[in-house]
Amino acid sequence: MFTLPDLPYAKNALEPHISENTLNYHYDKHHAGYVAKLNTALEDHPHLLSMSIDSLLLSHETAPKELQAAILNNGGQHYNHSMYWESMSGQGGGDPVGALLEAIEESFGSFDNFKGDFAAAGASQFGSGWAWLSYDNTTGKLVIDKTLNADTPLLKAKTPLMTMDVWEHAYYLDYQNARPQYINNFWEVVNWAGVSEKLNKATA
Ligand code: MN3
Repeated sequence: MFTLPDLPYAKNALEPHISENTLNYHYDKHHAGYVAKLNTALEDHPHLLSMSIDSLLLSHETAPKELQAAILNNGGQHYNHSMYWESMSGQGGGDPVGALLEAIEESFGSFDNFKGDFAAAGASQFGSGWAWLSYDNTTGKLVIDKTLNADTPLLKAKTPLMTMDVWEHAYYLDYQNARPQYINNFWEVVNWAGVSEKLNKATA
């Protein structure tokens, strides 16, 4: 069975940028709902239920045809939301340092360029989706992607390092329709230490 991972912080830890009320819905209802639907879809397939979420997504083409949409949608959202919670911290914000900062400067020219491009990816995603920073396994560079609905760069030979949810449910209670304000405040909670750890693993 897939399980909802514990939040790595208290539900009010991201305030005032993201409220406890938003997490009550986003984590307890939306993310938990995707996990429950994934488990229901796969209930007769114990070998799929015993896989890691990464392996399940990466091998979805070998799963029975009628399960592939549920794997990509509910499994993708489980993966994406787990990455989103890890991308933030109550002690987040500020600037990245060390190898992560160097990789960002090498790939995007400067940290400010990166911030502008990442914010633009989130702002320009039409409808529901995600903005991502990933390590490209082929070129060894950092790259920014935006993905629609439950899509993830994991399936495009990339190792995701951080993500920002731009579905309306991520920000509507706190910001109503003002997605750019949510994106602007996202920088105050980014967990750069966690992003660094993921980059170190990807390049090890
Ligand atoms: Mn969401």
